[in-house]
Order: sequence, then structure tokens, then C-alpha cells
Amino acid sequence: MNALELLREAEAALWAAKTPAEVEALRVKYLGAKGVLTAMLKELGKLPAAERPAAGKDLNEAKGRIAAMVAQAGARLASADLDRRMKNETCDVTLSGRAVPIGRLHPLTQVMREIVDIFARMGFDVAEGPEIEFEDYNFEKLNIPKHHPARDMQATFFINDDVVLRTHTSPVQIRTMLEKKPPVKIVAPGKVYRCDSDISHTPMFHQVEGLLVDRGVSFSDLKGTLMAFVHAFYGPRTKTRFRPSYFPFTEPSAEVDIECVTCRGAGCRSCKGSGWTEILGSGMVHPQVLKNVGYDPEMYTGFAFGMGVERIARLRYGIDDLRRFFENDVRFLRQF
Ligand code: 2NL
Repeated sequence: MNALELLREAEAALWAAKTPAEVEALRVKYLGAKGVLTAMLKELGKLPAAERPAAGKDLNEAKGRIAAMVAQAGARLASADLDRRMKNETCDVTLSGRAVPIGRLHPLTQVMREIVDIFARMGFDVAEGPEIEFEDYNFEKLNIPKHHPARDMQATFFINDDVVLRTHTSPVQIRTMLEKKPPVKIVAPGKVYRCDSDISHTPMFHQVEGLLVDRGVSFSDLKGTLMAFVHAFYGPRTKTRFRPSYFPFTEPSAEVDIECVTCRGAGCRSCKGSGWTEILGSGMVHPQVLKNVGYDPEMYTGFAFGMGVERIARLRYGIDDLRRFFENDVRFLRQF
């Protein structure tokens, strides 16, 4: 077979090919390392010296032409395949689209952000810190020494002898005060942990705490700030009372109650007949706590407060079993 005959044969075969696989097989057959052309090029040496240059030129030219035909056959089949698909596969662009299910923020996240936003509008910065905390920052610096009953009250998860899962977000404020001088005006939202689990306690829950330290901060600043919060969150006509309380890290301390949302103050099961519901704890930062972070209590005073996000969300939505918040049942979560 000479170069011309080879070319004719390859051309006929490529035109007859009906699939890309057939074209590829033909490419291998003619142009491959073990293909016809390679074999013929190897045979060149057997020809008389005078015929070699012309025969070699013919073969090389045939090689180029076959390569071009292979490419052309590939393109022909691809466009035939596209024509076939355009004819057979239709897409009804008038069909209505499939709804993309969109998630939403968890109700606790919504409530926590709402609380934080109210304080942010009053000029509080948002501060965050680690959930795994030094016992020193979580207890000692807050004036809760070892063997203090407040430590048993909040059954603590220990990581080791001096590292705990934070039981409140107060250590975030301790860290902030250790880092910078007054004025300090922050809210600290986040997850906290206590070894407790029943219908009204989950081992992980959420808190928003706040702290303001500066020269001349008074209890009336505390009252005004917290009243502004209650009015923003629950509405301007919400009845509120400050009730004396005790925390080791504040003195004096007060808890804030609002008129029971269930019975409007008449007394019911959810407020245990009192007509009031507690929503947060607060007080003037204890001078010892200021000293513990290197602040001079003669120069600076401050107030602090803390609230449980679950409690506030539960009051708002009337949820009796706190565990619902953490079961991740979308039928429950979709309601908010
Ligand atoms: C509550 C009461 C409270 C604080 C938290 C605080 C933080 C520092 C210094 C002083 Cl660094 N106080 N935090 C103060 C009073 C009450 O939380 O019932 N939380 C759920």
C-alpha cells in the first residue's frame, strides 16, 4: 500500500465513523505509535536510496492529512450530537421554578441579636471571648472564691484543675478590663455551660451580659439604661420594678422584674401568683472586682447586668420545655 491508497482508505473509514469512540479507534489505527503510518515510515529504510525522499515526503503529507481528517470527523460527530440533543431534549422555560428552601436564624439567635442591637444603639461595643476559660477569670476575679456557695450553685464543667467551661460571660468583661483602661462600655453575648439538665435547664445556654465602667457612673445610670432596654424590648408601657438582690460581683445588686406577660400582673401559674417575672440581674460592680483588674475603685465606678436568653425567649414565645430549643426539629424552629 502506498501513501495515496492509505489516505483513501482512512478517508472512507473516517466518513463512515458514527461515534467519537470509532473516530478514536481509527486515529489509533492510523496515527498511533503502533499504527499503520508508523509501520510504513519504518519500512522506508528498505527502499532504494533514490526513492526514499519522495516516499518519505508522501507519507508525512498523508500523516498530516489524516490528522486533519480525524479532527474534522470529531467535529462533525460533536455537532451531529448537539443537533440530536437539541431535537430530543426540550426544556419548558414556562414551568414555574422549584422553590429553594431557605433556612432562618434560630429563635435564640434572633432574640440574642435583638437584645445586643438595643445596647449597641446605646453605644455599647460587642465583646466576645473563649468558652473554655480560666477558673481565675470565671470565678476568682469576680469575687467568687473557692468554696463560695455561688460555685456550687452553678455546677461547673471542669477541663482541668484551673480551666473550666465558662458558667457566664462575665470573664469576657474581665478580659476587656484587664486589656484596657476605662471607659469600658460593652455587651458580651454568648454560650455558657452548667452541669444541669431538666425541663428548665440545659447544659449549654445563652447569656447577654453588659458592663459600663467610667468616672462617676451611678446606680441611676444603671436604672436608666435597663429601663431603656426594657422599653425597647417589651414596649414603652411595660411595668417594671427593681428588687434588691445579691451577687458576689456587684454591690448593691438588683433584679429587674416586668409585669407577668401571661396574666398582666393578676397572678398566674407562670409567675407563681406574684404578677411579676424576673428578666435580668444587675448591680454596681463590686470594688473588689475593680481592684482585681487593676482599676482604682476610688476613681472609677461601674454597673453590670446579665440576662439569660432562653428565659427571655421562653417568656416571649410561651415555651415551657427549654429543651425544644436544642432538638433542632425544623417543624418547631420554622415557627419563629
Ligand atoms: C443574671 C445576673 C449578672 C453581672 C451579671 C458582672 C460582670 C462583671 C462584674 C460585675 Cl465583669 N458583674 N456581671 C452582674 C450582675 C448580674 O447576671 O441573672 N444573669 C443571668
